[in-house]
Amino acid sequence: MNISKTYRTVILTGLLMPMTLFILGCYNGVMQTIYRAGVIHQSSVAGINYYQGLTMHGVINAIVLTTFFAVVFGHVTVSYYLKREPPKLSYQISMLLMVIGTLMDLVAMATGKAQALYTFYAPLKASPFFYVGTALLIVGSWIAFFGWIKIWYSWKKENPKSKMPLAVLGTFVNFSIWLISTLPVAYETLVILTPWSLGWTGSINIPLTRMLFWMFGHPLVYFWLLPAYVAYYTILPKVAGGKLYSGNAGRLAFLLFLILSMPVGVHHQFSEPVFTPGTKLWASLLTYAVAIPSFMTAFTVAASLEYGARKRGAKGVFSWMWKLPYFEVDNYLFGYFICGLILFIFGGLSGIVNASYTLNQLVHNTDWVPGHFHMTVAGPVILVILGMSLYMYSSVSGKPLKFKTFAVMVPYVWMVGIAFLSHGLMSGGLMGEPRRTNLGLSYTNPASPLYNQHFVPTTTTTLIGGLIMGVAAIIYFVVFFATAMSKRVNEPQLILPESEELHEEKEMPLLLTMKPWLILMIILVMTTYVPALISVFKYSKAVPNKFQPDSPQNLQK
Ligand code: HAS
Repeated sequence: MNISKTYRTVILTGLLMPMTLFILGCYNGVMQTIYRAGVIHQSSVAGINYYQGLTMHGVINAIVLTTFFAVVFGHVTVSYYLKREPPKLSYQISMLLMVIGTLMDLVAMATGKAQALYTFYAPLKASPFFYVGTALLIVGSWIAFFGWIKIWYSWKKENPKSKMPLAVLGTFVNFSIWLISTLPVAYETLVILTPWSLGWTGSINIPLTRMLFWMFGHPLVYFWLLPAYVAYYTILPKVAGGKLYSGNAGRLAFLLFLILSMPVGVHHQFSEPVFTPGTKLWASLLTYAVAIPSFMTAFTVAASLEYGARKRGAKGVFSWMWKLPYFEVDNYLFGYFICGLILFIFGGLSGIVNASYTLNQLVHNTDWVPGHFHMTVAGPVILVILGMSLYMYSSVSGKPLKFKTFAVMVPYVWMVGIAFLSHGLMSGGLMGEPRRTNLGLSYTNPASPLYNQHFVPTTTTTLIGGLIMGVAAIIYFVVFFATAMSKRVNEPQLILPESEELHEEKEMPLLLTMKPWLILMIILVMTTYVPALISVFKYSKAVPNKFQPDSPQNLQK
């Protein structure tokens, strides 16, 4: 499909800008593993201190890159399937706000005025620039969604009998979750944290801010995941040489995410005394429920892969797995997708451990948790982002991909890196190795009274993983930027590999509308968050506080 020059510029900016920042995000990730393995025993390197670097790592990789990608992939998917561009004003204003917001975040982080990590838990205080910048990034992404809604209605008018394409449903579900779940965090940042950071208010209700963050923080992880699922359902079967096993299963999975992503945020707060055991148990049960659409996805995607492999001549119960296009240079997307899926098997299983109200007591705030999330967000999410960014940049700019063999290698090297990194983190976590801590100053420093020799092998394994991931990232950046800096050869095209569905399935009205699911979502959110909010106001209040970054003790009398 041909697109206007302005739309093309917006899409390419939305890929180039976060990918450039991702260099800084990756550098700070590798530095984390170096600090923590005790290779260095200092609190800063090259003028960036440990927490400043950790904040950049989390904010750039998990908030900036993922939000830009969701918007750009949304533009490409919605426009491709509905065969039209969104209103110019919507995609221009959206990108402008996102770029301004990101620059504000970057200034705050680079000048050391935002060291509050990507969760910005109070009483860690960041500059108002950071809170407002993050809010602008989010509002910008909403505006892109509003533009898609407009073209959806015009498409529906022209095609009243057609059902919403699966990729568009996945994108709309994702941005509906996003729109609703970002309201509490917008309230937190703009109404509570910014005035507090400006010194206009002297006290803050910490349990309230944390609850508002996690109302957003857990749906956030599905906002990262769902673009990858859109790609797994609608692109992967095609690049594997097959067809999607069941479109209805895909629709049901997306709609289940719509109702179950939001009411589970309390599972990040099992160890906080403010909520009642009943609320925590309910959040735990709903968290098991939200794993169901992923189990469904595992079976549907595996069946689609098996079908593709059999079409390529595979025989045998399991040997079909070897007949997939793992290392085909002209089909590099497959490697990014399959490595993400393999990592997600382990990422998902470790998530189910976290979800248990009781087992969570063992792993919470230990390195087990980053071990889990590097196999989810740095697994399927980042790998689909990397693969699809190459694909979209190359087709929308009309520049053929450079160094294709390197492009094929990246996901496999990255996957091996994550395997080491997450294994090190999780085994350390089970021994109580703390997360978000510069271990090189204490537990992995032989000169410190806190030195713990058991953390040496685990942090070294993590370091090996971090270095391997760093190599994969460097290879990737060479491919991406060499392509971006090359000359245009082809006519720019907005195009996607499009999978057909294997079966003509019976139409199920409930799977063709989002409305009843949205109502159910609101009911479920109330069942968790009305009791949670009652507890917050019953057991906590805003307190005046004065903290120092190195101590959580409230110094205010
Ligand atoms: Fe999580 C903490 C529970 C999924 C990200 N999670 C985090 C944090 C992050 C994160 C960033 O209940 C830390 C936040 C912080 O900073 O404190 N998580 C879960 C559960 C799931 C889950 C139950 N998480 C994710 C995803 C993430 C993510 C997805 C990012 C994208 N998580 C938790 C809990 C905590 C938590 C607690 C709090 C811990 C604490 O105490 O702090 C589930 O949704 C997972 C379901 C997934 C599956 C896997 C399905 C497998 C598939 C692959 C199939 C493979 C194929 C390949 C087909 C059941 C789909 C075949 C291969 C061939 C070769 C053919």
